[in-house]
Amino acid sequence: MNIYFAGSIRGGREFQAFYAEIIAQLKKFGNVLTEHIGSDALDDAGEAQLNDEQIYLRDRNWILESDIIVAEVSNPSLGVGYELGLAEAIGKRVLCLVYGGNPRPLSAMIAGNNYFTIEKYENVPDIEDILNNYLIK
Ligand code: 6K6
Repeated sequence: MNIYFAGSIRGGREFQAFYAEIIAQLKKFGNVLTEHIGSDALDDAGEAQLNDEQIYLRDRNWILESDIIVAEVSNPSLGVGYELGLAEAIGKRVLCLVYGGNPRPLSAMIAGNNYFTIEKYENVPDIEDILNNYLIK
């Protein structure tokens, strides 16, 4: 199973440690195409090896090739929002994870869209439970 993990990059890296944890859990279920998003070496400045067009084309293809999209949506990110819209448009299964302690409310365009499965987590065991429940279906 190919899994596309989406998480904020230029939108801010506040939740990076959770991204890394989610990716580590997802690897038990399949091939995570976007493991780099969890890296603590990745900041919001940019990935030197690829230009923006190359990143867009690569990531879009990965979404097309993936079986499932898992997005961490606590941090508002234009890129993650775009990826979620694309995933819905082409009919991919989508799970969104949001940190329950986040004072910033989730965008209504995600929170109000019944296409997306949205799960709140508080800690790492919650992430484990949510992924087990969702991916074993
Ligand atoms: C790397 C570090 C900072 O900027 C970059 C550019 N590199 C990217 N590499 C891989 N995926 C990217 C990159 N920029 C955006 N994305 C995709 O958009 C990822 O799949 C993320 O899920 C999402 C993040 O979007 P922004 O708007 O927060 O950057």
